[in-house]
Amino acid sequence: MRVDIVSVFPEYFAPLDLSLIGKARSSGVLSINVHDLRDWTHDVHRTVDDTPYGGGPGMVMRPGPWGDALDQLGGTLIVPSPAGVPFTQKMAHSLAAEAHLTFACGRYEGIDQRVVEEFGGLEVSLGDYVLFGGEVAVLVMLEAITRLLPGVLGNADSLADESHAHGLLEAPMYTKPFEWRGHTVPDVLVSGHHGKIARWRRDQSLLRTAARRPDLLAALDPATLDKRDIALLREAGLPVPGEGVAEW
Ligand code: 6GU
Repeated sequence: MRVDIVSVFPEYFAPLDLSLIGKARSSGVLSINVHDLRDWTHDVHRTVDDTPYGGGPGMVMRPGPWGDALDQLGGTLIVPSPAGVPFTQKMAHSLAAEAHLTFACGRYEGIDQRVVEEFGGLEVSLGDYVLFGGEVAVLVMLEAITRLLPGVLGNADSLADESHAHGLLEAPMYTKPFEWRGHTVPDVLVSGHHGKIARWRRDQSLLRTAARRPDLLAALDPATLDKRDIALLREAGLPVPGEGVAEW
């Protein structure tokens, strides 16, 4: 996969040399090029922003340098923005299937909207809070996307069961020692009974998702729930997906 990143703070992307992303880059699975937007300015001050039409506080990024940069780089355009559609694991999977992604990092009050329209960009948000700019959001999205590329994660099994893989949060995990500061590991995990362990993990996933992310539980396809799942939720007094509360 080819990735281009355009920013007025290219130094933000130094961490992309590290760890598994760094390894994927040196192995050739991933090619990342970071660019300074100011390289596409033509004035002596290398100006990237101007005052907003219609007034208001702050500055807006001028379309000219962005247009020249994106003409040159190409790729599927992603624009991080708190006004974007939510970034999800599903979106990470779909972006991981692209051959060439280009991220345009806005600062100030954002980029002139005509840039997104001209290049058919997708505006994407990490969540309901505001960052100074898109740089950190791009680091987050790239980590989520590149770990899905074939050959980046050593163990493909770890993708299958992780949080959000099936619309549920993952069960808690434990390692040695069995007892730590007076806390022991749940007995079932040392029982050697694989069926019971799988069932316990499934129960923990459901209960955790119900407690922390009732929105995810409500969005589950009822067909993915077995009898034991439904009994568990009912015994815990939790809403069962597909069993709508009677309306009148
Ligand atoms: Cl993607 N960008 C910025 N600037 N702020 C954000 C965001 C993105 N997601 C949440 N807040």
